Amino acid sequence: MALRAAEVLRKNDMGGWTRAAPTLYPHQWSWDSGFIAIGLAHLDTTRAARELTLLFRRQWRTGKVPHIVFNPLAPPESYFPGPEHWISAGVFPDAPPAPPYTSALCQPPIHAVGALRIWEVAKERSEEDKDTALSFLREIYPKMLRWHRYLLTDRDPEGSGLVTIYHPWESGTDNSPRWDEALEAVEIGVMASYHRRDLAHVDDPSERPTDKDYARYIWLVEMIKRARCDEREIYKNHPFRVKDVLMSAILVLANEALLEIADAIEAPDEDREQISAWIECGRSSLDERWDDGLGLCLDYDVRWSRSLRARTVAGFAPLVSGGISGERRARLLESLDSRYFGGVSGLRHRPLPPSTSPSERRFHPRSYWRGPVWPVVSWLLWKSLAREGEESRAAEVRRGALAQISGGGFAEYFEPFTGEPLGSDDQSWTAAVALDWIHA
Ligand code: 2M8
Repeated sequence: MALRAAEVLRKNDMGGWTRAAPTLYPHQWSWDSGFIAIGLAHLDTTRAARELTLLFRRQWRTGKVPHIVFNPLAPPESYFPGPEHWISAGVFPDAPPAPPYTSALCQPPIHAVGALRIWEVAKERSEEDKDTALSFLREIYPKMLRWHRYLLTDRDPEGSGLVTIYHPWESGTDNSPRWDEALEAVEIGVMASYHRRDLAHVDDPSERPTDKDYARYIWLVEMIKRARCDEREIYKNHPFRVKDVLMSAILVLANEALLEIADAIEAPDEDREQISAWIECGRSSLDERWDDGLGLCLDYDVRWSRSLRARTVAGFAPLVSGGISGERRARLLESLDSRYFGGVSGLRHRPLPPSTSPSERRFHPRSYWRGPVWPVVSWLLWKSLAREGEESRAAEVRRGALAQISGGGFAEYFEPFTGEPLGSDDQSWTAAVALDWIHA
């Protein structure tokens, strides 16, 4: 499996950066690259570092790391909305010079976790790898610090510790029922007609978001373009503004990694104090999003001042951010084992939780983030359980996830009851997390 995973990453290597998948996703996606760096760390320190270095070269003046860096060589008809739709440079004053163009959105900040993994693996490999990794950390650290600061200032002007997203794509869990109510409330205005490209790359359209969802996705892009991506204006007026608990928890995890990087490169004490304060603030604000009835954490709709009730894996956010009380941990583990997630009868690979609980009326076993099992989510869960000292649970997740990949290949996501591979084949981040599990 390790050889095949390495081969997937090699085939998707576009010369220093990795496309997310061979045909469905021909560009560089932000959080995919964070996971890809984790996998590449086991193959080649220099190449792993380059993955993140190239992504961060497209960092915006505000500190934002864009959710897509568009491949200038990909044919325009390969992905929609592509660079011609975003036309970022020129339209957005804060975008870096182009080409390559970028989107104006962002995604969960897993990158520091990837950078730390490169360092951990390199240290054990050779003196030369260690030196390479250390100079990479020195170069990337200030950029990562700016990125995290952007998320906790522009995306959280009130200092709540929770990141606000402006588009479901920013969450990475695009069509999750988490966003249904907030998305429903978005009224679509007049916009140019468009042609979806994604449906051409999957066997069955039910594996992808619906046309109704897509229309709102494109309208939200339109609104951001009309606001020239002015953060203040968007924060005040945008029709989709949501505090995303999973993204906020990943930011806490990334800040923990950044703190370790700060130690490795002997960064100033003020930085360390700042990062520690971010971690604490993130954890306590996640605590406030706890729903005792569901035994999960819930997202918050800023526009309509309401909790977004949905039973999805994002509710395990406090496990990802860590630092929880014994009681909270017990409740989260209970939810994880329950008939709503890992204990659902008939699951093909227990205890891997479906992205949306089958008890949700909006659950769909084949539709993208509305039910299928996603290896990167299993990886986050595995990592979080191990960090909480839940070694045997973590080992079960790892075993289940490797069995799933061994049965269905490096698919983008899997049907929870049959284990059928869905979405794209040879998805880079699936190969990457498989490599990390194999080397664990
Ligand atoms: C999916 O998202 C893109 C839009 O960003 C799409 O559907 O076209 C999501 O699964 C996202 O989390 C992922 O980063 C991206 C590439 O794998 O695909």
